[in-house]
Parts: sequence; structure tokens; C-alpha cells
Amino acid sequence: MDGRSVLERCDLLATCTEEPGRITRPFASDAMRHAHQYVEDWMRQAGMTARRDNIGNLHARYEGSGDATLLLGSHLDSVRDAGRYDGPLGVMVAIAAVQRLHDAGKQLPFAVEVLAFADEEGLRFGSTYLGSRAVAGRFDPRDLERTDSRGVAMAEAVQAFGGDPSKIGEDRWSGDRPLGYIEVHIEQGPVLESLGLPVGVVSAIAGQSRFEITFTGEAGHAGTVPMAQRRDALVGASIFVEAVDAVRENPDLVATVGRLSVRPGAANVIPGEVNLSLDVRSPDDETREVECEHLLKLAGEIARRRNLELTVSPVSERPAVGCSPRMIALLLKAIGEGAVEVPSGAGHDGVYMSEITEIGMLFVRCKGGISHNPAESVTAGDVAVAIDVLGRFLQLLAEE
Ligand code: HGY
Ligand code: MN
Ligand code: MN
Repeated sequence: MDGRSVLERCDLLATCTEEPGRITRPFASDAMRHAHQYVEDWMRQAGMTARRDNIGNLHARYEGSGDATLLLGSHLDSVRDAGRYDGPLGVMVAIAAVQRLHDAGKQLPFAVEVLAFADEEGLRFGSTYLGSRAVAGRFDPRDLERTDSRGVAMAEAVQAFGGDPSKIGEDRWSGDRPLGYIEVHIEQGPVLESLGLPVGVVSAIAGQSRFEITFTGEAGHAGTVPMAQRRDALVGASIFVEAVDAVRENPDLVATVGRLSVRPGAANVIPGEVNLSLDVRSPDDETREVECEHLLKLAGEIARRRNLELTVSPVSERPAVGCSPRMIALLLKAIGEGAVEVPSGAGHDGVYMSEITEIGMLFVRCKGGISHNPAESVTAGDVAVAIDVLGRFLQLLAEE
């Protein structure tokens, strides 16, 4: 199992999509079922027994001589029109590291469990981290009432996928506290490439706040309503989007309006309603909270000025999470000479796994830092380094 074979497996998983010609693999979808068929096979080939829990995570276990467990993994779901490595690369590198143990007939003094999470991105239900929340015992049953763009409730989707929505609470990790959770993931940023390094150790995962915001005005005839009498929801929303962009003044903040929909959405109708998403992140929680308050206050002022109604609903909020100093030290040692630490602006399942164990992450250089984009790209050489480093990490942990 070398870098090339891991990339070939990511290419195969890229064919598991809901939208032919693009990679879109939502939670509990047929595309995800298709991906599971491949991944369960690969888990078994690596000497592991695979099982699926109620929320739809895959769990595969490689027994050790002791009964403690180290968790490895990442997520199998994707954003819309995604790249092929965000998520799957981490699951494939974890399986490759176990495959090498299995091929060498080696056992570690602990078991290794590979987790392939069901829903890190939240594409289908606007949720976040459904899979890792379930394992961390933090799944919110109210999420089961969320509906997707076709009006299917999450409970129905879980059922159709083969899980029992009433038993998701039982998916929580019930064994002894795991030795740790280690996730290999593309950096999704430019730092490693700028340093000319194949891998780096993650220091912390930025905190993030997500909101759904609606500006409501009055739909009207584009030809007859005088400009001064209009209550154009899209004009208000556009002023707000410009205000969000002004966040660029603070290097410790990023803010994004990723999705915006206009109703009724006809060329000759004044927009009556605009729904938009707001995503605010910072490595510092206070900075993020102050900025969220500022932006929501601004939205209110814009609505008043433009004679619009405003509704804001918080979707999710997660504080920044530091990786475990112990895991960081072991990963730095596994990399060796010149190893660096890199912060993560992207969220990862480790955010919730940190509630049940110490977390560590290994970033892999990706071309131009591009991600959440089909142009996402890594090299077989860098992936080979990641597999080697993860193997050395397992060795170092075993020696400890
Ligand atoms: O949005 C994120 O940071 C992650 O890709 N879910
Ligand atoms: Mn992602
Ligand atoms: Mn990811």
C-alpha cells in the first residue's frame, strides 16, 4: 500500500457521486452507500472487521495485544462539486497504515479502530459533524427533524440508509477512553506548499459560527414600481455581503457568505426575499464572537435603512480546539527533522472527538491550498510520506 494505490482508491471513491461529472457525496445517500461498498472491502483486506453504526459511520477494528484503542479516520461525505481528497484521503491513509501492519503480521500493544465518518460537511441537512457527534455522544436528536432540499427528514434518511434513528445515542464510544484520535487530512491551505514541506502537524482547529440569515422585502413588478418605493431584499443582502467582506481588515478572522438564494427569482420581479448563509471563523473565540455580534448588528441596521425585515437563526457554533500537546509531540517526532506545526482554518471531526480523547492531526500538502473544489490535488510522494509518518507514529505510541 503506497501513495499511488491510495490515490487510485481516492479516484475510485470519486466515482461515488450523486451528480455525474462532479463529486457530490451527501450524508446517507446512494453515493455514500456505493462508497461504503469499496471502503468496507478495503478495511477487510487490511485484516479489519467493518461495521456500520446507526448514523452511518463505518468502524473497522484491527485488534492489538492490549485492549486500549487508538482511533484513526476522517470523513467520507463531501461538499457539492468537491475535490477527491477532502475526507477520503484520511480514511485511505489510515487503512494503508493498518494494511502494512497486517501484511507484516504485526500486532501493536493496542487495537486500532478506523472511523469513516458519515457527515462532516453537513451538505444535505445543514448540520455539522453528525458522525463524530454520534461517536462523541453529542448527537442532538432534534437534528432528526431537519429536512433536506427534497423535504426528506433526517430520521427518514437514517432509516433508509439502514440505521435506527432512535438508537443513535447508542453509537457513542462506550469502551475505555481511547488512547487518541489521529486524522490525516489535506491542509486545504497554502502553508506547507510555501514551506516546501510534504506534511505538517496541526496545532489547533479554528472555532466557527454558522448562521442562516433572511432579508424580507416586497416582491413587485420590475417595470412599474418606482425605485424609491421598492423594498428590494437583494439590495439589502448585497450591502450585507459587502460588509462581511470587510472582515479582511482583521488577519485573525475569515467570514463567508457561501450560499444565497433569491425569491421568487425571476428577471422581471423585484426580489421579495433573500436567504443567505454566514460562516465566521477565528483561532481566537473572543475575536469570533465579537465579530459575529458586529455583523448581525450591521444586518439589522441595513434592514432598517432599506425598510426590510430580518431574521437570523444560528446554525452551529464551535469553539477553537487545540490539538493534544502529547499527540503533537509524537507526530513531530514521527516526521523528524524540520517538522512544523500548522493551524487549521478548516473544521474537522477532531473538534468533537476532542470531547472523548486527545486529538492529533497530520496535514498533507495540497496544490495551491485549493480545496472544496474539483482542482484539489496531492502527489503520490507526499501521500507516501504521510503513510510512513503515520506508521512511525503508531510505532512511537507503541513504544510509549
Ligand atoms: O467547513 C469546514 O471547515 C469543513 O470543511 N467542514
Ligand atoms: Mn471539507
Ligand atoms: Mn474535511
